[in-house]
Amino acid sequence: MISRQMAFKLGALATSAAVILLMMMLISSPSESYAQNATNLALNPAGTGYPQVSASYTCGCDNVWSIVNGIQSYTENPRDRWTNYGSPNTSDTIDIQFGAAASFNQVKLYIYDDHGGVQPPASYEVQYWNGNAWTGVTNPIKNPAIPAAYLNTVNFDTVFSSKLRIVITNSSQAYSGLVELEVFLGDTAADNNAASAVMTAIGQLPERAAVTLADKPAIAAARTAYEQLTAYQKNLVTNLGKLTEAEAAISEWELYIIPGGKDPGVLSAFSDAAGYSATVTLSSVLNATYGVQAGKFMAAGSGATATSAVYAVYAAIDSNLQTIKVTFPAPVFLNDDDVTLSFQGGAMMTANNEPVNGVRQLPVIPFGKLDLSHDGRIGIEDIVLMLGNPVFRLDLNRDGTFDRDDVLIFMRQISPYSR
Ligand SMILES: [Ca+2]
Ligand SMILES: [Ca+2]
Ligand SMILES: [Ca+2]
Repeated sequence: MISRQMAFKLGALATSAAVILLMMMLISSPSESYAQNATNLALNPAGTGYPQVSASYTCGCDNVWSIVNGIQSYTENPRDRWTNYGSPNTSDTIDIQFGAAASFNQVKLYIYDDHGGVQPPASYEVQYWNGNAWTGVTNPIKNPAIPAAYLNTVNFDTVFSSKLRIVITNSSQAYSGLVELEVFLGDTAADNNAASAVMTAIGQLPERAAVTLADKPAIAAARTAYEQLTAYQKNLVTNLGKLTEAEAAISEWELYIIPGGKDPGVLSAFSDAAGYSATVTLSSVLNATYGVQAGKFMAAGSGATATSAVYAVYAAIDSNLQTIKVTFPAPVFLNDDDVTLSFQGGAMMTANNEPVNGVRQLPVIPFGKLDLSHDGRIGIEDIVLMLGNPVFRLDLNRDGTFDRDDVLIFMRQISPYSR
């Protein structure tokens, strides 16, 4: 047992420890300003190899390598600077090649000003090589806004590139000069937050197999948000694959469900005895002047491969123009009880000139399940066998029950109509 007094002391001690811990956490929490120990990606005191620096013009009295040697001297002791004194150009460029792509979002220019022939430039711009062209960095924030002697810092959206260019435009009365140029990747909290928001939006999308057309707005919004990220931020997004899969699913859906499309209302789908053809009866009356589009039909068996149809016609047996016959180059329905038929939107047109929506994976009743007597034709004997054995009673119109509608559908398959 501990005394009340001791318990109080322990409690006070615990409280103090908690306060100290909290203070330590606050002190060590990442600062919004750039880390002081960030690596200067341009530094190269050796003056050879990478990072490599070059300029479109350098005064004969100066050396461009001086601006990446880590020495900041604004005097003649030592004389250590680049100037474009004598340049014929209004603007000159300084390029840094890192040797490999690097991320950076801050440049520091240490500007030389002798108040005479070399003075702060009128302006400068930071560009990066995007793989094809020099591109200005986005959202540059310059401090000071107007170039001035000594340190000038510019922060911008993080870029990932192997080359950096500074375009320096001389003031009207003098040339320009730098004693040092530094390149950093500083705090990326904003980048991480932007990428993380997009990753959350992508993460909330359904997996490809579960995507429906109702998900299209959310998928499009996630794509828009992703495209608005900078190249560096895009690089931080690790679940882009889920977005592209969801987009692929929408594209698939749009092959089947088309604008202004009408639900075909499939009443039945049977294969023939030879296994090459399927006869599909719809609830819609079709437009006989619009050829059934064979190229939009596919059959897929229990194996992985799908086969495209070669012929698709209005079945002559059905004067109501609700039945089509689709033929494949191989007996895809033979010896396979598990073949499905798919057709894309626009495969047919209704009598009212409405395109018919597609159907995915429509089960086709194999001929063998109707020819119960195994004599190669569907006849009255098969109906008798069906009615005599509950196992043979198929829900042919897939409405969940076996009733006289299914028997009527069965009867319509009586040969020679199914051939
Ligand atoms: Ca220097
Ligand atoms: Ca039969
Ligand atoms: Ca039924």
